[in-house]
Amino acid sequence: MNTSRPDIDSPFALTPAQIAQFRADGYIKLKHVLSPDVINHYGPIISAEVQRLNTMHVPIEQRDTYNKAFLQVINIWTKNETVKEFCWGQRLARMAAELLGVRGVRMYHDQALYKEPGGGVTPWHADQYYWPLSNANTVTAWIPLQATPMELGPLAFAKGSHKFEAGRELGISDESEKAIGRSMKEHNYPLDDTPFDLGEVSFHYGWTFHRAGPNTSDRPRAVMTIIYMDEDMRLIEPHTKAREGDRAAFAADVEVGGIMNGRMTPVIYSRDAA
Ligand SMILES: O=C(O)CCC(=O)C(=O)O
Repeated sequence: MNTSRPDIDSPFALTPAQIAQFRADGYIKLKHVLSPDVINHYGPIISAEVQRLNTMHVPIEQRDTYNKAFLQVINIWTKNETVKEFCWGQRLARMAAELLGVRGVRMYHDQALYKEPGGGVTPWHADQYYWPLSNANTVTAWIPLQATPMELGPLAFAKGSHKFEAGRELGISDESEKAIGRSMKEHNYPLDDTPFDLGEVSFHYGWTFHRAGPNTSDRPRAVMTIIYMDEDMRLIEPHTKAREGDRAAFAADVEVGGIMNGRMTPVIYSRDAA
């Protein structure tokens, strides 16, 4: 093991019950996944990169709902070697593969999501709306870089909603917040809206409906996410503008119908290689 960096590689022992819970609920929140040493080492480097790479300079009160929700900086792994090291950590990637029940996982992309002080709600949505991917074996690791009490706007999930199809056609918007919120209530999907401890990480499927409350505090809610997909994932015809954007950004060198084995989407963890 490389001793010059905190441990981001050793296996986290997921129990069969936790794996079953993830597949039934569409998400799982797990405590003590990352140590304070890991957060203290990588968190400030990720935050500095968000400051450096952020292109949103419009005052928050003049932005639309999407842009009030968070500053979004994508694929920091391609710009900073230390962030790449973090994104290539074997612990989270192996957990992603085991939760999904696949042999291995590729990077789809990373994104930092910083909800500024006064930042608004993240409207209800399901991520896979944006992704031109052939199957549902996608998972986001949502990694808070501080303890995240309610006033910072932790991620919240509709339990079991990954199997519910109505509303999947809605991108993040005022409309999605209203329509999906209403339908989650009508169909009795319980809302899990609870704080995150330091070191706690959640994993959710690409089709799980989720949202986040506003940041009513005077400090930013710093979050890094890593989106993993089945190593055998294929590119599908994008069809929508949002998916065309993703294809151009993450799969420009992949043929429609082909395995997502392009330059931007390498395998991070594979059981066969371990
Ligand atoms: O961090 C947020 O507010 C939203 C995160 C989210 O939608 C995601 O990671 O899929």
